[in-house]
Amino acid sequence: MKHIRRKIVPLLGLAMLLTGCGEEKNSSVIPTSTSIPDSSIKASEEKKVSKIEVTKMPNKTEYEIDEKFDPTGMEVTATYDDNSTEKVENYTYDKTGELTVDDTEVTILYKGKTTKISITVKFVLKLSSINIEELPTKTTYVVGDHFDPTGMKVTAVYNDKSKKIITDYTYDKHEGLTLQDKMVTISYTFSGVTKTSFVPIMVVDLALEKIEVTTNPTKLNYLVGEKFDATGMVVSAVMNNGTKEVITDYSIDKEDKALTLEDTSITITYQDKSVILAIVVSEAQLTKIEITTNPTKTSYYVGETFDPTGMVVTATYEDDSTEVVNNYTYDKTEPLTLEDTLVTINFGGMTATLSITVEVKYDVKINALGSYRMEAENLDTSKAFLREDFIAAGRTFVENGAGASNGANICGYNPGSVFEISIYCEEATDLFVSAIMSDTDTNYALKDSMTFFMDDVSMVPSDVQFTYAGGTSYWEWKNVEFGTVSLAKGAHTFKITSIDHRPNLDCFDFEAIKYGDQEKEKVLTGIEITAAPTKTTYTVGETFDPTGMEITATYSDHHTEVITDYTIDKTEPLTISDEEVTISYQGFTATVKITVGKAYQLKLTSLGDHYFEAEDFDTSKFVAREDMAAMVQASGYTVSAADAHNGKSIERYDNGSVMSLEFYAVEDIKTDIILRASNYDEIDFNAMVEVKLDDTVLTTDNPSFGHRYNGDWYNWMDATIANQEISKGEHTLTISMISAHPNFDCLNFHVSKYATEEEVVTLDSISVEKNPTKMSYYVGETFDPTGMEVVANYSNGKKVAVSDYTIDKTGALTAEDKTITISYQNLTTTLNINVKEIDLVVNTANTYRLEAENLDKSNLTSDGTSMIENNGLSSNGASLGHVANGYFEIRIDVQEDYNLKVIGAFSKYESVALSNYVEFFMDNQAITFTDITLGRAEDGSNDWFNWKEVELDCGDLTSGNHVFKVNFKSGCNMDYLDFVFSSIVE
Ligand SMILES: [Ca+2]
Ligand SMILES: [Ca+2]
Ligand SMILES: [Ca+2]
Repeated sequence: MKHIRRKIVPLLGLAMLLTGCGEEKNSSVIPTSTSIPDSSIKASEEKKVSKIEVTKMPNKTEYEIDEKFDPTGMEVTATYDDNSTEKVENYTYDKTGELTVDDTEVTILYKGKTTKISITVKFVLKLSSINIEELPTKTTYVVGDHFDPTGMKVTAVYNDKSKKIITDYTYDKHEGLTLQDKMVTISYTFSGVTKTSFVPIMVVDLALEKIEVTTNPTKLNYLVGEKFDATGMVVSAVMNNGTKEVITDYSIDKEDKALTLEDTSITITYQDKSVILAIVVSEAQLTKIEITTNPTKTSYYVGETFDPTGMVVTATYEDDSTEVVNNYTYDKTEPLTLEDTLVTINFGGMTATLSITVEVKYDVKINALGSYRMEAENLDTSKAFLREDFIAAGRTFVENGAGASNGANICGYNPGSVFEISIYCEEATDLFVSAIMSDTDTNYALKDSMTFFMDDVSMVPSDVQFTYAGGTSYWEWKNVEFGTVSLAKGAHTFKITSIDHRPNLDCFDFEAIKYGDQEKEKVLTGIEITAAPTKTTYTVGETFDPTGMEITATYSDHHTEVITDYTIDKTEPLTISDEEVTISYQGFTATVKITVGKAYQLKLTSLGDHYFEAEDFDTSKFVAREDMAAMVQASGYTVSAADAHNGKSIERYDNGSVMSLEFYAVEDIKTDIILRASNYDEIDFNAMVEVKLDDTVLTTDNPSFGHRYNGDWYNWMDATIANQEISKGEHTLTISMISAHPNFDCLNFHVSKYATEEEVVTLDSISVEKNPTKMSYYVGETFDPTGMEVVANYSNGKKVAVSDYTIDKTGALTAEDKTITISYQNLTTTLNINVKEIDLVVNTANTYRLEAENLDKSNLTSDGTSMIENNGLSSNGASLGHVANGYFEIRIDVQEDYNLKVIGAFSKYESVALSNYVEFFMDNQAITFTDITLGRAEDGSNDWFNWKEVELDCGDLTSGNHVFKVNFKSGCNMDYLDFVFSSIVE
């Protein structure tokens, strides 16, 4: 740039001065040609450009991704304010880099005016790079060796970020390697684009690696005084490239020595290598050896090495004496193959043989009827790709998912991953295949997103609907069935390939339902309505017509069969209270819903509970919350919610929403109407939500709404309208969200009187519905029931609060008192309490540390997670976290008068003032203190456990008992409290 400017400034000096600095940036596009006539510059100074146009399109307007825009052939015409026009060359344009599919136009710029032309850029899959994911097995070579790519895993990465394992790469080093070769270049070409990568190798000179006795001498068994005889012995030199050569110019250490009983071996030496040969010298001649005890292990998988542990070899001599010998040798020292059936043991020139079995190891080996499970966490992941975020976090494929079989499962694999299960059938087998999976992505069809093959046979998974209730509920396991496949005796492979989804995989089950001549006992396991009857709507007095209905029976061998010899319960003329027809077959039943008369969303047909799910409400009078409109649009008002009836509830609506239910009471009834709802904040339900039966506004018992801990969205409460009398006929229940919009789970009509029939109610049990305020006591205190709610539980599901209960422990509590027994009528229940000794006895001026994790937590409420956090950054290796609210009380017995300071260590991820989270009391008097700010360390380390100390001046304590209290207004982490006692300064 500087170079150009220097060159043109002398020529354009005048023009530059006149046009000013603002134009200087254009200098870069002024052609560097020195032949621009002065006049043209002057002309354009005088006239102003009013517009520019592309009067001829460039030759090329269609591009492939990554090409650059080429203006060749383009004609740009400027129109001046005097209407004259001129073709111009020194325009610029915006798209100077590599084009992307988002580029649809190019803006042409000339003297402050712009115009646009359209271009098209199409996506073409191109190779971006290749990666050596795994090096070849062999990377060290001897001069003259040839490069061997076995074991190398090469992946191609494309411009759409996809990855693929490739095997059709090429490499450069095909000749014998030399000492100069340090790397091998791997190349791969895709659609004309070639990318390379490198494999480092090491090439060393040919050298002697070792020598070995390849054939033993004829004689290994000597009598005392004999000399070693090498006859028959063959010794070989083994080079570092694997070649072997017989050598004869070796030396032997005991060549001319008269052998003694101490001589158990001969050392053979060649150059700087030696090998030891075992011999046996005895007073009597060895006649045989025998394996008198087999080794512990005689069955092997291919690739394992023979293990003689436990084997006893006994030698017999000509004088019939025997001896257990240990310095035997054996031939099978390499990894075992299928051909290895015998191991030969050698001692003193005698041999004995041992039979072993070697087989291929299969993931699943079918040798009888029954079910065989392959845990997904044991799958071979060499053909799977770990998700980038998992790699970054240092995670692996295996996760300990809650509720997973064997406590673990596979997750975090990318599409394109392949898992294979090797199966061996010892007889021809019919296998029923199923799996357990989960996914937080609930909106796809598994059969379109993964493939499953048994050898070449595609196995289609059953339609599975994954569910996810939100939060950390990642593991909502579902059973997936693939049906039955017939396999011949021998080896098979079940192959799982991820196309575009990656459900968590827990396990795969292979159930042999037929094995050789044996078949699994076929027992009926259930019936199912596989096609509804044609007619399901009736008028009163008609009879049920099963035409069109299909009933399918399922058997224990997973076989299904359409059946016709079932029975039907409703054969008489239908009445208004008939809502379903029950089909029976050999002890199993299935029901078909029917409507008799007008269709109602709910009919009250009997005593007891009649639920209507909130998720079944007509949503036409719902008002979507503005901040959740997009979610409503995408997935409606229904969510999977913790502890909800039917697993679902509704939310995301705003004030003004109306829910109505048209129902039918078949008889005059008396019923409780129970609305199950939850609201994060406390609300006055009766004032904010209007419940109307027909035209009458109803009043509920107005329970307390609100959350139990942070993030607790579903603290379901029953708002009950008791003993409502409803006459036989049609009614409407209307719930209007006037000034609040709680989450809504279900409605329950608990009918206690139906026509003249009345519910028989018995008292079943009592229970503590709410614990007393005080759950933790010191020895000598008495139990205080304040705040405790005891309820009587009746057979109709009703709970009635009782206050005239009795308790067993009314005197001073002892350390042995762990429970309080509460009695009402003939029933009892127990409450666990904590009775403890004094927390701290102080008899010297000293510092006493109390670890937060060891304190009594019975007065604390957690946010739903365990409050003890083990970590290396805290005193005693642990600290307290996940506190929602509550308090610690520490009772101190001070035996003399002392001054007390307390140092407390707290932390919080966010930068906040400690005083917003905790307050401190000494003998119920608030302690004022200098506030501190919590928060994570500036360098981002130590995030959750960046402990900060607060100092509390508790003043002088007189001898006797005192209570120090830490009250959590909200949750923060706490590590320890140091109680610093010192003598009182007069
Ligand atoms: Ca598992
Ligand atoms: Ca529900
Ligand atoms: Ca601690």
